[in-house]
Order: sequence, then structure tokens, then C-alpha cells
Amino acid sequence: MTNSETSGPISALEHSETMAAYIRQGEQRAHALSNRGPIKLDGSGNLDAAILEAYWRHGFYVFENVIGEEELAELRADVARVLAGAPTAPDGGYDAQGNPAIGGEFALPPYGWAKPLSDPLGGTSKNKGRHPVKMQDPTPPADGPDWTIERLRGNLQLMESCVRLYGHPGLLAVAAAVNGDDFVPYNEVVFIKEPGLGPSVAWHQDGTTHWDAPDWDQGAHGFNFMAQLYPSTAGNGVWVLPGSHKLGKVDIKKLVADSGSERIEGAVPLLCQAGDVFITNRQAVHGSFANSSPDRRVTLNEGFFPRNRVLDVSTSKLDGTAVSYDAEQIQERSRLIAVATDARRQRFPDEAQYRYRPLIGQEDDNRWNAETRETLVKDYNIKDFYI
Ligand SMILES: O=C(O)CCC(=O)C(=O)O
Repeated sequence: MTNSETSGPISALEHSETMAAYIRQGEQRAHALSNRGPIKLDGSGNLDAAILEAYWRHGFYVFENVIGEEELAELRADVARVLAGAPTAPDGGYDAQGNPAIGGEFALPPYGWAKPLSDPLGGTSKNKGRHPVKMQDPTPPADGPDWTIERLRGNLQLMESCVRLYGHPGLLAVAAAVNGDDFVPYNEVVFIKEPGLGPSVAWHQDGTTHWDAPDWDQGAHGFNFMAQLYPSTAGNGVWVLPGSHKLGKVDIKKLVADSGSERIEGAVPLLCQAGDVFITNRQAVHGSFANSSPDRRVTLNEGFFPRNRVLDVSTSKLDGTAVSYDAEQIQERSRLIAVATDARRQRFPDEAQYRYRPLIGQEDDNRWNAETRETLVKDYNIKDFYI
């Protein structure tokens, strides 16, 4: 299916002009919502009730100033290193310096590629058909690259700075407040939207498993943290339809048809500065447009589920492969949280360490060291969950 305005090729400039009014209105709506500020915990380490209420009301919240300058520099340097070590083309084996590309040592290839400014998913049956409407795909610059890297997969084995961020005590306290103390990790990826090249991620809701469950609720498919290494703007960022996480499975085709274009009415851009972190409900309708803006976005996603939505659940992954999840798999995958809190303690010894309830007492098995790097962290993402 194509959307109502895909009547011919448009340039990136025309695309950005088409977006201008929508962006202005979306920015106003975003700033009018009371859902941004620093992570606030009480004396017992519990998340401030007003923050939790605002998250559940809107389906997202912007945590400001989560990552300090020093940590931000380490994260940016790691992403730059991994991008410099990418093969020069999707099927290549060597980086631009002629060295073996990063990734040959991993079971799952780390790099996700797309044609510049394209929409690889919208209107296709990929990802279990969860992106039903094709987005506008402006003509990429004639002198630009054939491919752009849009995604890195398996952050925790690619970048030690991401392991340390994964152990962040404030973020993990938020995860516990939203999903319960026994929250379960599911996957970590980087979204990269290079200026004038970044592809769109067509409107979708992430979850595909529990929509018809008799005990379905607004948190049934968990959430993603989205840590921003550069400012997230209306041109390069994710847009969310506030409150849509409460609606069940939404008819996205109808939303687009009713809006008269892919610019869904009432949606707001996720706006923030470098070092801020969004929490976004996976059931919220969200997506991002082709990045015809002049600004780069690099987002580190870390996702978490409520345990009861994973344990003993049978479903299929986004590629359709059937899977079932048991307590042992959850235990093994969750060890990454405990290892990460230890990695963070080693790097930031003065910071309070988060204690992940399900693994209390197992600290000695879950140290961040050469052994766990090899036996636990390497290829950890073949144990990712998906619901
Ligand atoms: O970062 C983006 O552009 C899209 C992110 C997204 O859709 C997701 O995390 O589900």
C-alpha cells in the first residue's frame, strides 16, 4: 500500500518543506505535555509517582540530563569506532582502511543497512506486517552513498560504554517502577539517522504477541529506553501518538487515511538534548520520517519487558520464527543486567550501584571481567526476546 500523497518522486528539500508546518505544530504540542525532567527517586530508590503517572498517561517521558559529558564522549567515541570498522558495503568483509570489518567474530551481523532516505518496511509484510503504511521516500542526493548504516545490533558486545550505560542506576530504577522489580531485558540496538540520508521507520506499534490476551493492559509489551547521543529533533526524531498505548491494536492505515497524509494528526516529536533519555511504551503508535533535516541522530535503545509477559510464552520473532521462553533463558539473558551494574561500578565507583532483585546473591557469578566478556557477553543477543 502507498500513502495518499506518493504521487511522484520528491526531493529531500521538498520533503522538508512538506514537513515544516507539521513540525511547528508538533513541537508546540510536545512542549505542552508535562512529561519531561530529570529522573527523580525517593529515599528508597523508587521513582517519583508524578513521573510514573505522566509516563502512563502519555506513553512516553523525556528524562533530562541522564548522561554526563564524560560518559557521552565515551559513547560517541565507541559508536564512531564501530562505524569506522564497518564493511564498506552490506556484503563486504573489509572496512575502509582494508582491515577485516567488525562483526566477523559474532553470530549475528551487527550492521543494518538501508538505501538513503528510503522506507524499507512500510507497506510490506516484513516484521510480521506491523508497519502497514509506506512513508514518503525522497530521492537521495545523486552524489551520495548507495547505502547508509541505519542500525547497529548487539550494543553490549560491540561497545563497553553501552554496557556501563546499561547498568545506570536511575534508568534501572525506572525499569523496575514500570515493569516490576523482576523486569526482563530483551534487546539493545542503535538507530542512526544520518542527515539527508537516514531512512524512515514507518508508523507501527512494536508488540505483536499479547494484543488479544484476556489480561492485556497498557504495559503488556514493555518499553524502550532511547538514549540520545545528539539532540533529537522533529526532523530526525521519533514521533509518538500520545496515549495510543492504551488503545489496543490501532488501525494505522485508517489514522493515515483520516489525516490525509503520513503526517498523523495529533502525533508529537520526541524532542531532547544530547544526554537525555526517552522512555517509550512499545504499544504507542510511533515512527520516524526520512531524515531530510541537516541534523544527525544516534539513539541507543535498551528494551525491557514485564516478566509475566515473557515467562512460558510462545510466540514468533519478527522474522516469523516460532519461539518459547522459559525461566532458564530469562535467567541467562538477565545476567547482562548484573554484569552491567558491575561494569558501571568499576568505572564510576562513587555512584550508588543498582541491585537487580532477581540476581541478588549471584554477584560473584556476574562480574564484568575477561571471562564474562567471552562466555556471557559475546553473542549474548542470540538470546534476545521478542514479544
Ligand atoms: O529510532 C527510530 O527511528 C525508530 C525507533 C523505533 O521505531 C523503535 O525503537 O521501535
